[in-house]
Amino acid sequence: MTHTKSEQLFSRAQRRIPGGVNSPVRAFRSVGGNPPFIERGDGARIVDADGNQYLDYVGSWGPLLLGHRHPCIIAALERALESGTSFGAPTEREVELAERICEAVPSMEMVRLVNSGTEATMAAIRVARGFTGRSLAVKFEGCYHGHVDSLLVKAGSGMATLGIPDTQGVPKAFADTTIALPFNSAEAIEQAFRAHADEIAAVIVEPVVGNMGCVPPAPGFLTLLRETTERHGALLIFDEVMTGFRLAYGGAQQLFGIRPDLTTLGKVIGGGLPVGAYGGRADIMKKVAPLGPVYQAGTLSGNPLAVSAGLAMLDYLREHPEVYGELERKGMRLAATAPPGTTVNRAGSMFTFFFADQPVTDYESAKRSDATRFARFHRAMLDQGIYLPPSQFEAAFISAAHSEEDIARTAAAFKAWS
Ligand code: HOZ
Repeated sequence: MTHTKSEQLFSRAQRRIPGGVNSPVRAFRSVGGNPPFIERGDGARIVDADGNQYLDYVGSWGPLLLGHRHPCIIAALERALESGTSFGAPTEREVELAERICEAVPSMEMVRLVNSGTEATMAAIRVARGFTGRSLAVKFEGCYHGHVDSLLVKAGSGMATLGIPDTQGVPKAFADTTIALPFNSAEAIEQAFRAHADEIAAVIVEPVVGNMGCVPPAPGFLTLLRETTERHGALLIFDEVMTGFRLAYGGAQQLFGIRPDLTTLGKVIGGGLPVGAYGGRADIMKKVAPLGPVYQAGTLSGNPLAVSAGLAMLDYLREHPEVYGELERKGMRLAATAPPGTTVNRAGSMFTFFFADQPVTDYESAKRSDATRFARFHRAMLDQGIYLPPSQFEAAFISAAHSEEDIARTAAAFKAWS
């Protein structure tokens, strides 16, 4: 494989864009080498500027559940383009998308569309504070809820990849409104509520973590969060930006049978365009302006292109529920071929091979992975045309566009590596 054009583009990019990338997770800092510049995608495949082809297990970090350029999304976008790209005024399709989301995720009685997962979590926390009149938010170490100031405490994703424990630029007073606890620790939750029962507005959690690599909840952990928050008058926020419409049509909350007070969505609900959403109990959402006193706004929120792509995606998934069974089977097949010396974590179509010989259940155990071996593995797969997230602390995503042959080829490459 040659990467001449990508190398040239990366040099150019570094002159004008910090680190040459528009989001740190795209840099190959933790795996070495430079990122290939992607020119196009089709189904499960992407092609870089030098014409190298890869089977894509990043899928734009989660949104592309149906792969690149799925005909239903392209057709919806073409139709939407005929009417206009943005109005900053209400449109019928926004109402349809809101209805579709609320039907699929019954805990979301009302929903507000925004432009990204970050916006969704930022607003959800604000609404929780407005509703409860309390200030503190509990999050879990290694979970990542976008680059919201107060949630960048012990965050996963790019922060974990780059080894930045707490970012600069966040005033201490903001960070002090967050309590970060070990994921899957019942004891830590009970202790936090014993110490701050009347101050905690919300617990925010990725019900299946994707941002320290894939880490599913321990049995009973989500139930404990539900019961504890309820008992103390705090809200439970499920950050389903990654898991929403991916693990099941109704998200992780459908899978685990938990009804959070608020939910944040992103990624899949935009069909590859920038969208986010937050919503939940109507009595809570009625606090949002213009109905209530909690302000949140956005010029491009409910943008016609993004909403059309999202609607097409959700319509397709509603009409093809078999997608989820197929993704589960593909996930099982890949997980069964983990290289020796790795621990596999998987939930449906999200998976991570941790280069660790102990179970990975939280951020501390994720951090015990052998980063050097992971980097070698990543490079070897890339050389064979398999594009995995360039970090030990990210989940890989399988799409409906990965064929049985694609999965077989990937499984063979995983198996052969040592
Ligand atoms: N949640 C995404 C992956 N962890 C973030 C992608 C990004 O930061 O660009």
